[in-house]
Amino acid sequence: MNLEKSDQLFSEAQKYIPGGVNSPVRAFKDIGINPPFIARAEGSRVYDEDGNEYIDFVSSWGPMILGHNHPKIKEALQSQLELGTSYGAPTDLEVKMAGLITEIVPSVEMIRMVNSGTEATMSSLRLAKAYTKREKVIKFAGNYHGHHVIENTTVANYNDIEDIERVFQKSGEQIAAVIIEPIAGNMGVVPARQDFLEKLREITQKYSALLIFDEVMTGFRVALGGAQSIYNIKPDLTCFGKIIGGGLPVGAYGGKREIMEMLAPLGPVYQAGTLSGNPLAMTAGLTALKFLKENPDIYTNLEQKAKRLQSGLDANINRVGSMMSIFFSDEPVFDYESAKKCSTKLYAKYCKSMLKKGIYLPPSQFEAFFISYAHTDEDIELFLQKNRESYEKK
Ligand code: HOZ
Repeated sequence: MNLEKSDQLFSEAQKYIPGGVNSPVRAFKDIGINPPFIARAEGSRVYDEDGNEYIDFVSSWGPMILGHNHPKIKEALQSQLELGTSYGAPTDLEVKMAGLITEIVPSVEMIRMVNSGTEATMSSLRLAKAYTKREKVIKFAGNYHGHHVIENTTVANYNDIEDIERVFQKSGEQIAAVIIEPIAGNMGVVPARQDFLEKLREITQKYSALLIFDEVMTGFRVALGGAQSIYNIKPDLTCFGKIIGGGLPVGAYGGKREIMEMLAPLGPVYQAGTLSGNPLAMTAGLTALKFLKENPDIYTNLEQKAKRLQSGLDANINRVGSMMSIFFSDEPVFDYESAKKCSTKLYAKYCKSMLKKGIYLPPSQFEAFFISYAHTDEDIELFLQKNRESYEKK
C-alpha cells in the first residue's frame, strides 16, 4: 500500500500541530505506523490522499451512523448554506432539535446545546454541583468523559456494586453526582450490568445525588432512545454528542426541568457558547435524528449486520447493537482491570494487517468500532474474509 502523500503530510503536520494530529489516537501511535490522511468519504468508504480505499469501521468515532455523506444530510446542509452559517442568535432549528430529543428521550425534559461531548459533560457536572450544593463527583475507572479535569473526584470500579456502596457509605451526603457511561466505549465496549445500573439509580436517589448518563457515544446509537431505553433507567441528566450532530461538531446536555432551570438566563449557573446551536450542526443533526426516528428498521438492519459480523469472527467480543470491540484477551472484559489485560501488541498487529487489506479499524484496542447503515452485507463479508487472514488469538 502506497502512503507516500500521507507520510509527507504527517511530517509537515508535526511541524505545526502537536504530534501532527488534533486528537491523539489519530496519530496511530499504538499501532506503530503513520496515519493515512483522509481526503474524502462516501457511504461505508473512506479514501486517503494516496487514493487508497478503506471500508470504514471508525465512522468518525460514532457520528456516521447513516454512513458518510448521506444524501439527505448533504442536501439539507446545502440548503442551509444558502441561509448563512452562524448567527449567534436563536433559531427555529434549535427549537425543533430540542423538541425532537425531548420527545425521543423521556428523561430529558429540557436540553442545552453545546459544541462537543467534553463541553456537555463538563457543563452537566457544574450544573449538578450547583443544584445539589455539593462538591464531590464519582466516576468509574475506564470511563471517559472528555478531557476536562473533574475536580473532587472519586474513581470507583465499573460494574462493582460493593465498591459503589462503600463510596456512598463513606461520603454519600457530600456527593453531587455520579457520572457513568452506561455502555462504556472508551476502554473498548464494556456494557454495565443491569443490576449495577439499577443499584446506581437507587443509591443516588437515596442520597439525593444526581445520576448523569454520558450517552455521547451510545445516544441514538445502541437504540433510538439510547442506553437508557435499553436498561429502562431514567438518569437525572444525560450528555449527548456525536450522532446528534449528523457529522458536524456538537454536544448537548439535558434532563429534569427543575435541574435545567438552574441554567442562565433562568438561574445562577452561567454557561454560554458562540457557536452553540450552530445552524449547520443543527441542520445535519436534525436531519439525521428525523431519519432515524422515521425509519426504525435501521436499528434492526444494524443489529443484523453486527450480529453477522460477531458470529463470523470467533473472537472475544463485546457488542451492544452496532457498537463493538474485539478484545485480545482470553478473559471476559467487564471493567477497566480486565480491559487492561488485553494484548495491545496483538491488537496493533491485527489493526495494521486489516488496514493493509482495506479495513479501517480504530488504531487502539481501547476504542469501539461501529457498523453504519451504509455498510453492505458484502462489506461485512469482506471484513470476515480479511479477518481470517489477519486474526491471531491471544
Ligand atoms: N478518543 C475519542 C473517541 N473515543 C476521540 C477520537 C478522535 O476523534 O480522534
